[in-house]
Amino acid sequence: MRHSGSAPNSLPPQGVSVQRSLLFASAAVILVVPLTASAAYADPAEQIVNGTFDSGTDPWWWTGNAPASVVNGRLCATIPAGTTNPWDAIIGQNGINLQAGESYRLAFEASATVPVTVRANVQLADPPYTQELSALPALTAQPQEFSYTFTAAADTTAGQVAFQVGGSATAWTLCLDNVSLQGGAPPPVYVPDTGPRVRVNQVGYLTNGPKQATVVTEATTALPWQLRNAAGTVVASGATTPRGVDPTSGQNVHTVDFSGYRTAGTGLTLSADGETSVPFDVGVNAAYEKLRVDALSFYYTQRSGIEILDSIAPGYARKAGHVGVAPNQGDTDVPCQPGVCDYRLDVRGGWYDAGDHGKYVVNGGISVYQLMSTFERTKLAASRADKLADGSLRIPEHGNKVPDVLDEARWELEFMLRMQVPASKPLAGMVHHKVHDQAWTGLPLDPAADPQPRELHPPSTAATLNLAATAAQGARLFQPYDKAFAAKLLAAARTAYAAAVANPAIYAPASDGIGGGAYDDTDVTDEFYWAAAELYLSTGEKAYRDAVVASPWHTADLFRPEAFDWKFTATAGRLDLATVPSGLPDRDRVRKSVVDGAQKYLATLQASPYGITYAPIGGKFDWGSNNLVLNNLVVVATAYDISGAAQFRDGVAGGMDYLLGRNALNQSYITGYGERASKNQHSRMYAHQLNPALPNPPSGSLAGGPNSSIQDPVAAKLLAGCAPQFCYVDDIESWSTNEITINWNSTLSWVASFLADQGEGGPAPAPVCSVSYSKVFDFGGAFIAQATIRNTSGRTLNDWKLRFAYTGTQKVDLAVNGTARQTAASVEVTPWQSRLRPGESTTILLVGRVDWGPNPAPAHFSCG
Ligand SMILES: [Ca+2]
Ligand SMILES: [Ca+2]
Ligand SMILES: [Ca+2]
Repeated sequence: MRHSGSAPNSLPPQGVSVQRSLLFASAAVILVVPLTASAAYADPAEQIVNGTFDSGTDPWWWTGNAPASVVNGRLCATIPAGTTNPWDAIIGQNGINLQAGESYRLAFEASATVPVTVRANVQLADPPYTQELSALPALTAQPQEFSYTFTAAADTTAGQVAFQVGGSATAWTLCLDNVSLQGGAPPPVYVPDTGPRVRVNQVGYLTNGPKQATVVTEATTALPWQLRNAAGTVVASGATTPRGVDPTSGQNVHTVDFSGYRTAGTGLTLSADGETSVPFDVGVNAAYEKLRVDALSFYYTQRSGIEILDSIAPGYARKAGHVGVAPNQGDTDVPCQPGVCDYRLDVRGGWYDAGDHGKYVVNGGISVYQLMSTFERTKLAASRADKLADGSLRIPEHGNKVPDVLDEARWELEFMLRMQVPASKPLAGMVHHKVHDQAWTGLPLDPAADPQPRELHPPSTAATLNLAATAAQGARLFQPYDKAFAAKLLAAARTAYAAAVANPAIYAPASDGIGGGAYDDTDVTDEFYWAAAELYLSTGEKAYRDAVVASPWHTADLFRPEAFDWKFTATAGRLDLATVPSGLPDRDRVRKSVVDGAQKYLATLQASPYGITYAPIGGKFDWGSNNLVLNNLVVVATAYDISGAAQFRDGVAGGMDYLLGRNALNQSYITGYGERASKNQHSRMYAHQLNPALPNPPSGSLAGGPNSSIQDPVAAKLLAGCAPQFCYVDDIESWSTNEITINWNSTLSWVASFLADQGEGGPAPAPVCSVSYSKVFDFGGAFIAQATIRNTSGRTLNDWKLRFAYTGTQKVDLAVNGTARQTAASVEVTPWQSRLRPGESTTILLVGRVDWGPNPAPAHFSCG
């Protein structure tokens, strides 16, 4: 993710043209709109994209020896000394359409710091590179305008404008602006195939949940709709609600509410305005159960440093990547970038971040946090801990008695620990920001075949606080399963936090984006808050609590429209302070702030005719907007866990509709889910679109989704001028709209797990008991707690049990008035009073100890 430097820029032009031709050869999505008569007589068509460099450098490319960037509105490239041929250094743009017999005019402004004559060619991008124009402009220090006309001899859709600027004995700088190639037909307009105009959740709806759909129509008054079962029988009908023009799509839309239909079934369709939706199901809890496993099992095939087995991930087998075996040059003994450090580190393991092979501590941090949070939620809310138990995921660590989601999280935590600066070195305790290739590699590329040198980039305060936060969180979660690892995590978290306090402003720069994403962040006040919160929740110590309370983020309204993400992590701290039990003095206010924040997201969802929880200020969708939609749903779901108010659970279920097809593109953004699902996400491993021998992304992979800034060349070319929801194309080269990343699937995992826990929606089963838990003795690591259980149901409980999970390191040794059995953090008490009449209470004493950290009351109890 965040390839602010575009991958193709570092490739030779041949590499670019190969990828381009593969793209167009395989792109069934490209439709060519026939020219209308009026278009044929309009002004000459412009064939160059971004010839003014107003929107950066894309889709221009250059040879690796001539790095270019935009300077004062012009594209300026540093041309090396000592090359031989003009084509030894090139600045170019591909994908140029030419029509035989049409006349064209190539025009541009150019200057050179030393007088030099270069070649300006219009030619085929592929062998034999047939030239339609080869001009010889003489450049001077003063910018001059040049223009040339020619008549194309042949049709092509794979033409190229190439400034061949090699062959100079001295180094010089080229600057270009206002590049234009006018003539011929307008470039083909990309029109996405959006299928039927009735947009539904293509997977389906919870039987007792909300059921909303959107109809794209010219009509401005209500239209009739019909819901049909698989046999074609109308089972429900009604009238649409006109919603006007939706600003995120530019479409006039109506909404349909068929929440009243509550019969499970498959193959239903919804019709309105003469259009019929793709088929969908009612009764989809099983699909969310599958999605929770798929979304979490995604991490196994993203693992670095381990062979991926076909027996575990069928179709995804590959050699271990980056374990120091040639041609890999990492990750077992990795040097720093020159001048950064004098040591080497073994930083094997972890997850490949996204479509690239980089490993970034900041993005690993939010990802591993959300995986652990998916697990931690099972202790904090009504949920199915058994569904995340040992053996639940497609990973190797079955039978070790550790919940698989924690096994997967540990794979990343171990890597993050290895990124910490050793004790004897400068900046000890800080954490290197990232490790990745020295230069961008092309697609496809098996991790084990990556020949690039790997480098450690400088430590950053943000990365250090990411380790502090997640290692502290991991310490409390791993304690019941592996005390030594928990202690190691806690020590690393303390060391990292202290190092960050001592070095509070070491920022990763935006310019460090060659060969890997920059993940730049110059505001780490949010990371400080998150790390202090996790350390406080795990230790209960006053110093960390003071840091929490002193942070401006503790009382700020941080539930912003843009959602939280890897760069803005204060929300992670707030959510955990709201849900993980602690002695925080203003914990009730913190909990209420989450519910208030969720209300705002719910209002956004209800105002959107597509049910989107995300409405960024200014209206432009950001990179990875699907993840931002989901992170807002995490807040809404947490509000449900806190309040039990059904509107929040319905909001999460309804909010998922957008990602599963109820959107302007009629696109499910989750591979393997829905009739029209994304499957060509940007990845060097899952590059089926480029090489049919390779797989598509695994089922349950989330695409980044619409991105108004369309930074990659494919999106820039196809989607120019797109309304936000249309700024997406399911093409492997569209890394700015269609990548996969570890921090997007982590959010999907969290939300899918929440939804799977909701059964088929509807009223939550009323609890059958109320439990009052308090400590009557708590000193020196020993405690006695008293739990009074009252039967609040209208029926007698026979042979019942009390269940809860500790959130700290508590261990029950003995119960009085009952028998206690503890497995990891989960406690099951069999009361001696096996029969409890309605309204009757019984009290059980629990005698236990706590190894370290606080001793808060459990967050969630159940009886039955
Ligand atoms: Ca310009
Ligand atoms: Ca396990
Ligand atoms: Ca930040």
